[in-house]
Amino acid sequence: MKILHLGDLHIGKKVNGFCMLEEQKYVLQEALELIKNEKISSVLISGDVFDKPIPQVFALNLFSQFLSELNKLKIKVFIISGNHDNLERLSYLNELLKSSNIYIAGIFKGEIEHYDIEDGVTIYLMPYLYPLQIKKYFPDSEINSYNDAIKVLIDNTILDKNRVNILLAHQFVSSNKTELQFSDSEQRSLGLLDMVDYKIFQKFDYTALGHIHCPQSAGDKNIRYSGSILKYSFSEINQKKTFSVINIEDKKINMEFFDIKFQHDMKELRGYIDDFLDEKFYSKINRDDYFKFTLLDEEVLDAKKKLSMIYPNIMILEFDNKFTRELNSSYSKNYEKDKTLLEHFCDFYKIQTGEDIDDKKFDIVKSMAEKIERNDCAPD
Ligand SMILES: [Mn+2]
Repeated sequence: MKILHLGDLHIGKKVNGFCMLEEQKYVLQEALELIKNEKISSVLISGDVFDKPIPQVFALNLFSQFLSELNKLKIKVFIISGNHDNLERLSYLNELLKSSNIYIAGIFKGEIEHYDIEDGVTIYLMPYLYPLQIKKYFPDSEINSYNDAIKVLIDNTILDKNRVNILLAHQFVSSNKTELQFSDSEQRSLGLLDMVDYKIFQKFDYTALGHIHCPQSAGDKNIRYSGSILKYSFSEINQKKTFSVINIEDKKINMEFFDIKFQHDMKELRGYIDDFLDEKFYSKINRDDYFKFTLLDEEVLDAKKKLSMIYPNIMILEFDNKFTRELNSSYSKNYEKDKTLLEHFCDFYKIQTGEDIDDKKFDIVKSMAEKIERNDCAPD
């Protein structure tokens, strides 16, 4: 049998001001094609289904369409919540949805729920958990960290060794020996406090992880991050995102990977504006991709406007020239880390103009800063 392992969908996510909904729809459609072509019978979604704990209506609609399509194909779906999801909201119809072959990890009650499926496979669903949520059920165990908590919970989970046991988890799993590849779009705790040793999971035949956005194994080849379905930051432009397929035959696991093709890719371009505006250059590339431009020109008027005529999806436009280098060095001298976005802007305004921002402009910037911090993603 074949099982598709997905994670970190982040449906509804906005990247550098651009709503990714259409891109997500495209990739989910691609997943459905793969499921049909490869005769996949179950889908695992290892958390961060949505980007927000209270997902936008258009994000809910896209996920609901995806589940309906899976249901038409009679696919079993197993879902856990990630750190971006709200477990209670994500699982609120879980009892009812079981009759539609959709299994969502419910409120944690001290044990990892599991489901036996065909071919001797058992699926365990462990939602994203904090140590305190686990400690409550194991008062006599010494639990002082994520590692302690997850270890106690997994050690108390008795497996039937005659079955193929697969766990869904959304934690930061690694080892001292393993250097994971990180991305800027992940939310990790400072100082790696949430790190859990991969060895804890080795009793499972496969651990389907979510949380880290680059597809990779964590310590053991069968303890794997599926990776996010899209590039969610410019730190990911060189990452290859894949669909991970778990192939189980005679109780043995073989992995297969399929490259995810994007509707629009994310790219970084560095150089002079005249070159980017030259047809000889842009006729050879996909102009609708998402771009980060770094212009080396000393002086350009209306660069964004000129580039936007040719490249409609400019996420970031930066300059690397004499002026910005000087500005950066004077700004970094004055940079204070705990300031809010609004305070940073006011500092920046003063450096740029030599004056304090007036009340009228302050109000405009304030409402914009609030909007950015809320990360609103309006539907089309
Ligand atoms: Mn994530």
